Amino acid sequence: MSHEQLPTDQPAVVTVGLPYANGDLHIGHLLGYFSGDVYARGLRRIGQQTAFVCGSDMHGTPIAVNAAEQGREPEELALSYHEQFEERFPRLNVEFDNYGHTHDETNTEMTHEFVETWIDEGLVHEREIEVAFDTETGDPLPDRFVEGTCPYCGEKARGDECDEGCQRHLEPGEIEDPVSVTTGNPAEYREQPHKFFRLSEFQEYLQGFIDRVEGSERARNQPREWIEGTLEDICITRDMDWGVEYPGEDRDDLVLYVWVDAPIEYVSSTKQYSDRVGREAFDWEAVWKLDGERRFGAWDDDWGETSGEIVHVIGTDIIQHHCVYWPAMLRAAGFNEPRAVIATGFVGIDGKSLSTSRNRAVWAKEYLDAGFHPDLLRYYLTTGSDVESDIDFSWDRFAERVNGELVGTLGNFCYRSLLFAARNYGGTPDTETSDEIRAHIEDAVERFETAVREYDIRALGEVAIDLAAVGNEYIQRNEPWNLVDDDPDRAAQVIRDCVQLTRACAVLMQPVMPGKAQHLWEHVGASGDVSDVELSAALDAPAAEFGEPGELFEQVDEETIAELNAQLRERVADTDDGDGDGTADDDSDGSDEEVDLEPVTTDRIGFEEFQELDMRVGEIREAEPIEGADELVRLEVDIGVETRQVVAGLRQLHDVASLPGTRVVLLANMETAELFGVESNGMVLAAGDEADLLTTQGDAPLGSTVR
Ligand code: B3M
Ligand code: ZN
Repeated sequence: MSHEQLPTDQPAVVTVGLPYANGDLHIGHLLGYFSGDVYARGLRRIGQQTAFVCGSDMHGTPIAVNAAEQGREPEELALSYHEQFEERFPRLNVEFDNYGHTHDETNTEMTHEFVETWIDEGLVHEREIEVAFDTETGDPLPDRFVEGTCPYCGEKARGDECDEGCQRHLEPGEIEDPVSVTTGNPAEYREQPHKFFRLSEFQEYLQGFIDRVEGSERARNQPREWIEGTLEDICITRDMDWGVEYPGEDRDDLVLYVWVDAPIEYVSSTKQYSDRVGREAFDWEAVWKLDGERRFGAWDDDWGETSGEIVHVIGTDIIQHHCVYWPAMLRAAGFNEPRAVIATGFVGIDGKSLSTSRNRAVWAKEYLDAGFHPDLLRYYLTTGSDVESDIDFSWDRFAERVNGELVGTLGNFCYRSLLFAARNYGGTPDTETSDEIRAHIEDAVERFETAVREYDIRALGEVAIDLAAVGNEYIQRNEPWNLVDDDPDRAAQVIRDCVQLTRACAVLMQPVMPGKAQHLWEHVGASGDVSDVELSAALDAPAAEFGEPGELFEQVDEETIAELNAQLRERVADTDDGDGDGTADDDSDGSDEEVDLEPVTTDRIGFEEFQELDMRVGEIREAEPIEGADELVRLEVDIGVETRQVVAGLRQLHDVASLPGTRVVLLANMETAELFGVESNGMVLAAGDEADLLTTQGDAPLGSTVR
């Protein structure tokens, strides 16, 4: 039972995981919001009616714990962050059709509707369970009010999730050796009656669901182990004041667990959108509700004809919630299931994991305050690696990619094409686009559509840049500046092609760089909003007249980067809490993503792939710091057959003067790169945060191959 190909004639909803209204947005969050926004724009662009919705996650213990620590009311704290997010997303060109929050009336009502249906269907039951209480104050300690040891893997864990170990969701009573995070007192378990959702009833349904669901690899495969094992019912209530009240009349002392009302906000936010624009413009029920007969229990139906299309973009750490609990919760209430789940990876900073407690993070505000256009970061994060892979951010790499790919390839091609066209023809030369270039654009359009259908956000973002690279090669090969006098027809043809390519770039880059796409659209003399045109507009005739263009992108200068690097390093150093372990204590906002060791990657490679790496034993002959780059060193590495100049990030970690004479391993067929004007022709291998250089134990001759 496969889904009908996108675009379908049903409306679609794209969502992104709700940010906890609990701390400032940083670059780790942005990867998710950018990915969702790019995907929603891409889906719309291929002709699917799409609503992009989200909201702030106001409830849950992370917020309650923070509020308790700051002596504030959770509602007041959460609302202040909610307002901040509402203001900040548009500045990042993340444009939700609706942005609500989980504490608003729509979501409270919708959550009650869901839970009441479950109760009516006999899918909720009460059971005594052990919940943690503070041994001294006697207060109940739900979820993140305790920390302890994960019963599955033995790692240190939070009360509701094993965030540093196996990533499992933990049920109340499961965590071992619980300790209160607010008082530091040991906690004890006491028996209390709580409400449970009968997840166990949904095993068969979920097994079918996981075969149907589309999206990224990990989101489709990781849940199998949970779905195929024993599915335990989940506790949906908590002893807390802050949350959506449990609607059953027998237990008005309880609130619902945050993971009940949080995903329901996806539905509520869509409803708010429908209410605002009118049902005729967007019908939330057409997406979310199942037809009458397809309610709980009837899961042998033909899923080929579901209601609208639901696509969730989430972090890899919440796959279980979205691919196991949530589809069952929806189904149990007579709602449609997600068509696809796209999980995004983590963002690292300077080769290390992002850590808010160590302040090793780049904050959304900081980025905007530095005066950079949001589209640059959108491009960096969404095209830097495949959607599920982790991506490293560094200011140096940011400058390199902006200056190389955006300024050098895309900006440069469009600028020189349009300038030449404006100066020589007052706009688009009066001739037809050549078959060669038309074929390139058609191919790019097809790649774009495939990327959307395959949920490949990276490919989606790369189409325009690749097309600009084709254009650069084309203009360089044809040298229209040499043709204007000798072969004016040919010159006009080449320039017409270049203008067509430029117009196509504007259309194709719009999901990833909406602001810049609009500028380019205007430079090429087109009117209206580039986000309103169809994909086929890439091939429509460009405007006959336009003036000289402005520059689309500005070069990022070394000084700004040096300053931003210094700022980041200073604050990481300052956050060291001086307790002697060289680290800061645990995160207070509960969003720390620090892990010491990366899990071993599960993607295996063949021996042949390994052999493609040409690694050689070498010896450093010379080493000198690179001016303007705090970390970088220029090395001359002798690899027997030749001596290679290599740029490496070793300066802060090694005494540069002592490097000559050190034996190293060099990846000799690494792509060359230019860093701070110095060519790097190879890469020296090093381990870990301290760049511990790899060397040989014996005396293999220089140039020996490493295998
Ligand atoms: N508020 C944040 C997280 O765990 C959480 C997402 C809710 S999505 C319904 O990433
Ligand atoms: Zn664990």
